Amino acid sequence: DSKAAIGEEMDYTITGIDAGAGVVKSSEKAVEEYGLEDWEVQTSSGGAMTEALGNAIEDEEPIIVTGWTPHWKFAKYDLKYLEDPKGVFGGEEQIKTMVKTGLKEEKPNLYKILDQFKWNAEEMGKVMLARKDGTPIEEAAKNWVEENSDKVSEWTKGTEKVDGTKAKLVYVSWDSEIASTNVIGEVLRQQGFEVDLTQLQNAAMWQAVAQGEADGMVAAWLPGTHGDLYESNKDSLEDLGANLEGAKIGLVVPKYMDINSIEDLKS
Ligand code: PBE
Repeated sequence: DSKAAIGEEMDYTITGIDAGAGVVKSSEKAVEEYGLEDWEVQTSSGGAMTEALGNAIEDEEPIIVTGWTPHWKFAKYDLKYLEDPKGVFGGEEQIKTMVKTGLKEEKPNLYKILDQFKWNAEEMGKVMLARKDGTPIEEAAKNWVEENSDKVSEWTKGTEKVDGTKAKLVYVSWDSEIASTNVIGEVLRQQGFEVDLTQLQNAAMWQAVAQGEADGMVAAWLPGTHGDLYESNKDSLEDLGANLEGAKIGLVVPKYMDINSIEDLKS
């Protein structure tokens, strides 16, 4: 039937990202829970996934990717999430800020800025799109900070400038986190911090904060996506709450594809 044909056309492959990503783990769980024995989640990177997606769309070929919101792909292409009646991917997520224990006493100004950092999907989207369209991320972050000085002054409210205090943030190379980390990094730089943004794998990012090797991160997707990592690290870090509401993960396909639910992948 046509469903088997779609599977064959895609080699029964779901185009994933890095193996440490929560959305990849959830996709593997979905393969199991929906009984998609023929299917495999192929891991690579966020960049390889968006390249494969762009190529497939250019040729109007079928493709299934591990997707998430906020992400520029929804602004560039007509996409839809596959329905997930079993709820494997969870519901609405928050992106939260986590800092190392004791940061409040050690670097009160850094702590306060990270605590006050909050924006929305639309704001993050502008930075992501600028980068996708070729602006280097440092420049895109600088431009955003310049154009949104009201917002930025909410984040720095009640803090004092510093003189070269070190601020080390860790993140993973996902489009959304590249955007957020570089924006807050630029704000900290303008406040006088000596900023170090270090890219790690997901589990290593959580551990770096929990072990106090990094000051913090703005890339914690909860309650579902990073729920396991939060559980194993929560006793040694401080949760500063959401910096963005209304995030989501799931399997994403181009709208021209004739399937609507993960269940439709079962042949
Ligand atoms: N993501 C983007 C990450 C969190 C941020 C959805 C790809 C993940 O799946 O872990």
